[in-house]
Amino acid sequence: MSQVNVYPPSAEFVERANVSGMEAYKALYKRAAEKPEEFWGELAKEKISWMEPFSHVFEWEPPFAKWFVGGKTNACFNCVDRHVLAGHGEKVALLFEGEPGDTRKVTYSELLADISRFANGLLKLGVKTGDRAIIYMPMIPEAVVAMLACARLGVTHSVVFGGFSSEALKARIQDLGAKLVITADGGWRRGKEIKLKPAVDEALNDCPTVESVVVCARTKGSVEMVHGRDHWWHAVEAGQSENCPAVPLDSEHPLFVLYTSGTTGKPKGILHTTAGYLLQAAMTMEWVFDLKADDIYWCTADIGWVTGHSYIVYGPMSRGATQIIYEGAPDTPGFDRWWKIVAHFKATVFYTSPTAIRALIRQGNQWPEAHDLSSLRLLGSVGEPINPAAWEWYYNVIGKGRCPIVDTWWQTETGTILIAPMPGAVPLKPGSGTLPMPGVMADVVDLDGNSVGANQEGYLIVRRPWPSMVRTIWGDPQRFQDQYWSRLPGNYFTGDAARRDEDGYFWVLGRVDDVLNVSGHRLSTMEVESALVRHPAVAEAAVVGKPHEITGQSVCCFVTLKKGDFDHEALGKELRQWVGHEIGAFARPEEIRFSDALPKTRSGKIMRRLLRELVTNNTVAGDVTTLEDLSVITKLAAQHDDEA
Ligand code: 7RM
Repeated sequence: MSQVNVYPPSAEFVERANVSGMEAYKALYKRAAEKPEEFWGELAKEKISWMEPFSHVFEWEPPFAKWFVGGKTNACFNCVDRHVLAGHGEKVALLFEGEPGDTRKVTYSELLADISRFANGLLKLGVKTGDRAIIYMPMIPEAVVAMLACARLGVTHSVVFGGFSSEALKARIQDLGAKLVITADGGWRRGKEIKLKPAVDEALNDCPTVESVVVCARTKGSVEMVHGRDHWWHAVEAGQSENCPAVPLDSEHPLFVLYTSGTTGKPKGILHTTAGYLLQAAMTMEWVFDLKADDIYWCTADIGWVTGHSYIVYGPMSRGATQIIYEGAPDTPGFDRWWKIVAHFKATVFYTSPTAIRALIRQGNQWPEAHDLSSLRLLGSVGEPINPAAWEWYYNVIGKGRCPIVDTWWQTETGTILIAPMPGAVPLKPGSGTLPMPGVMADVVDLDGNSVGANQEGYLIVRRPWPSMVRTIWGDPQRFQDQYWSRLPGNYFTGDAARRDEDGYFWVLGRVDDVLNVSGHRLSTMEVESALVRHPAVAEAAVVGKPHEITGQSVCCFVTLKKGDFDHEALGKELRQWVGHEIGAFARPEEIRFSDALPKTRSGKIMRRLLRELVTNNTVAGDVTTLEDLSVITKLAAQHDDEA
C-alpha cells in the first residue's frame, strides 16, 4: 500500500470543538457501547422536546427495532417551534439563493408561520394524520416548508428528486398510495426552466389514490391546472391561521419513505420513523459537523436524496442552524457559482460530493481562487469514496489547509452518518471515513460473520441496531428481512465492501452487489436493464458500471436486439433517451454496445462480472470457466477494438 498522509486537527480547531481530542471521542464511544440505553436515553431527553415521555429506550425483535417506546413527539415541532419558544425566533433558518440570483432570508419565526398556514391549508384539503404525500419540487424554501408541514400533521412524505421522470414518479406514487402531491410549475437549472408539473400530470393518469395536487409558482411558466384536483400553493395558504398545533406522534410514527435503488428493478421504499431518526440526525450535526450557534452551514445536496433529508432538513433544523439553500447548477453562470455563494454568505461549513469536487477540479483553480473563502472552517464529503487526489485538492485549494474534511459514510437505510471523523478529535487520512459514531458497532467480516484481520477486505456490517436505522421496506417486510438481515442474522448487511487498517480506520471500497454509484446517486443495474427491455427493439440487456473520472461510474449497456434491421447509431441514441424517460436524465447510459449474444453461464445467468472487466480493462483475464460460449466474450472485445 502506498504511503498515507495523516492530518491531525489543529490546536485551534480542537480548542473550539464540540468533541475535543481523541480521549473524548473514545469516552463517548465506550459509553455508548457499554450502556447504549442510558447513552441514547439521556440524549433523547436533552435534545428532543417530548409531548409525552417514552417508557423505555429500545425494543428489538430482529429485524424490527423500536426506539423511545411509548413517547410522543413531533419532528416539525423540534425543527422549528422548539427554537422559537427558546427565544431564537429571529435567527435566520434559511438563506436562499435562486439560480437567477434572487435571494430570500427566512427566520425561524417566519418559517413557523409559513409552515402553519400551509399545514392548515392542507387540513382544509382533507389531508389527515397517517396519509401519504409525494413532494416533487425544486430546491426552494417551499420544499422545506412542504416537508415540515407534512411532519407537523403526521403525513408521511416521500420526496421524489426533480430529476426523476414521470414514469419513476408514477411508480412511487402508486407504491406509497399517496393522497396528495406537492409540486411546482418548475425550477431553474442552467438558465432554463425545468418543468415539473407536466410530469405530475402524466403520472396521475394512472394514480387513482391522489385527490389533490398543490402547485407552487416558482418559475411562473405556463401550467395546466385540473379543476377540482389542482390548487395553487398561494391559494391553499391564503387566509389560513398562523396557528396550527403540531400533532403529538408516536416515536415510531412513519416520518418519511425515501425510494432507493436495490438489486432488483423495483426501487425500495426505505421507511424512517420519528424520534430515533431525529435524535441521530441532531447528534451527528454536533459530532461530525461540529455545529455551533453562529455557523453558516451549507449542504449542496438536493432534498430528493437522503442527504437533503438528514443534513438540510432534519439534522440542521433540529439543532436550530442557519443554512444556505441554493436552487441551481454549480456551473451557472460560471464555475465559481458555489464559491461566490460561500464568500457572499460567509459559509463556515460546506458539505458536498466527490463527484462535484472532481468536476470542479477539472475547471481549474482560478475559479475558487477568485473568491474569499476564509469564512470556511470545516468541509465534508458524501456519496462515494473520495479519492486521495480529490481530497488533497479540496483540503488545499478550498480549505487552504485550515479546514478538516469529514468524509461521511452512510446510506439511505442508515438514515444518518455512521462512520466519519469527529473533526476535533480524530486525525484524518484522505480516503478513509475513519471511525464509527458512538453506538455504531461496525465491523468488517467474512461470509460467516467472523471479523477479518487488519487490512483484509470483507463485508461491512453493523452488529447492533441504531436509532436512525431503516424500520422496514414500505409494504414489503419480507424484502427488508431478506435484503439486510438474512445473510448474517441479527447483523445489518450494508452491501458495501471495506477494510479496516491497523489503526481501526474504515476504508469503504464500494458496493458488493449490482448497485451502481453514478455521481453519488444510487442506481440499480436491474432498474436500467428492465427499462431497456421495455423498448420494443430490445431482446436482452446487461448493464454494468464503467469507471469514470468525474462521476465515479458511468452506465454502460450491452444490448441484444430482436429480429429486424436497425441503424445502430440511431437506435443507440434512442435507447439512451428511452432510459432517461423511463428513469430520469441522470440515469441516461453513457454507452450502448450492441451484440449478437451476451456472455452467460450454463444455467443462463448473464455474467456481468465479465462485462465489467471488459469495459474496465478492454479485455477479460478473470475466470471464464463457467461461461457457456467463450466466443461471445472474444467477439465483444474484438468489436470494441474495431469501434475504437
Ligand atoms: C448518503 C448516501 C449509499 C452508498 C453506500 C456506499 C456509498 C456513501 C460514502 C460511500 C464511501 C463514503 N446514501 N457511499 N458515502 N462510500 N465513502 N463517504 O450516499 O443510499 O444514496 O448511497 O453510497 O456505497 O452504500 S445512498
